[in-house]
Amino acid sequence: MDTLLQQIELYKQEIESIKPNGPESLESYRIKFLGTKGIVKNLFAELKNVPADKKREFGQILNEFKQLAESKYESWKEATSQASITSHEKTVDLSLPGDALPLGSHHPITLVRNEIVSIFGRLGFSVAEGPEIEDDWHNFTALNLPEDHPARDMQDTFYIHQNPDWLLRTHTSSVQARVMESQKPPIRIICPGRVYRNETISARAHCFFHQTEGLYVDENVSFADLKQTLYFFVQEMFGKDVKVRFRPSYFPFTEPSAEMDINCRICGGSGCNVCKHTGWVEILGSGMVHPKMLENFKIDPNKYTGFAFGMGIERICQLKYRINDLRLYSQNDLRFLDQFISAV
Ligand code: 2U9
Repeated sequence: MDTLLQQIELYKQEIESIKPNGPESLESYRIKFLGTKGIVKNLFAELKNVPADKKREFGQILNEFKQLAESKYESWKEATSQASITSHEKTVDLSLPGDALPLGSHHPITLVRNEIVSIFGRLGFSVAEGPEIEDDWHNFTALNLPEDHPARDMQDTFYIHQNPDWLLRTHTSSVQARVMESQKPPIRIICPGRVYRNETISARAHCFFHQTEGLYVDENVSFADLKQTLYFFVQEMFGKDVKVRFRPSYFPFTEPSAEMDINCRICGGSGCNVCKHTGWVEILGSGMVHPKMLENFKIDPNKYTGFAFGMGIERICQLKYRINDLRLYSQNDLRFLDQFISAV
């Protein structure tokens, strides 16, 4: 028993002299003293060899030794886990919410396009799309634009070098042409998209811009339907208080044709640069689909009638957001783009 007590004394000194240093030596310590074949277990196994009258005293000494070994282990473990927290983590409050990621924003052309699609969608119009590189027939011939029409001039249209029959579409009417070619009435579509014109770039003109054209062909479609549809559109886009007027006009695809003006949204009618001091701004062109056009697409003009319209998306943006320079739309300047609502 004395030898055992001496041994315990030596182990105690060993434990007390240990300087905790890292998780590996901690594990070695645990195995050596507290493991299933460790010193504490072995000492307890010796209890059976101790004379009965000393068992109580020896058991107490063993329990104290076991507590010492365990408390050394616990405090060493605590120190080791503290040391594994980096100095960065000590200075940063990890419970704080993270920084919000900056969101991009929708381009104003996209915002207005989506709104146009939504408004006409409520009236049963669906979206039709077509190629930006078109052939002469879909862009001009099928649409009543004869060979000698000024729009066909190289000055106005971008032709593709490789094939004189190909060009960058000058309007989205070519999409309506493709739909009329492949579908039977009733047809109720809008065609938003980018179009190209050979223009010198300035604040008021650009070599590409965006249009939405629309087409409704069915039995008994009237000019009253056209007026009411377009009136509904501007009321939804600009507010119920909007005033409209129709002026007679000319388009090769429609007869009769009319342009629609709304009261100026910038000055409220008192006169400004945008409305050229008239109080009115032109917002779109429209008309009843020309019977010749229906025939071009093998639709019987005695059975079917239709109306069509076209508008520039940039023009609507100008009135909605007061954007006065067409170049802003394609310069990708974040100071401009960030002003519009974010994409969610
Ligand atoms: C088919 C049948 C009818 C399309 C139309 C307009 C009137 C129109 C322009 C005005 C200014 C667009 O932004 S703008 O350049 N367009 O005023 N467009 S009717 O009529 C069609 C087209 C195709 C088969």
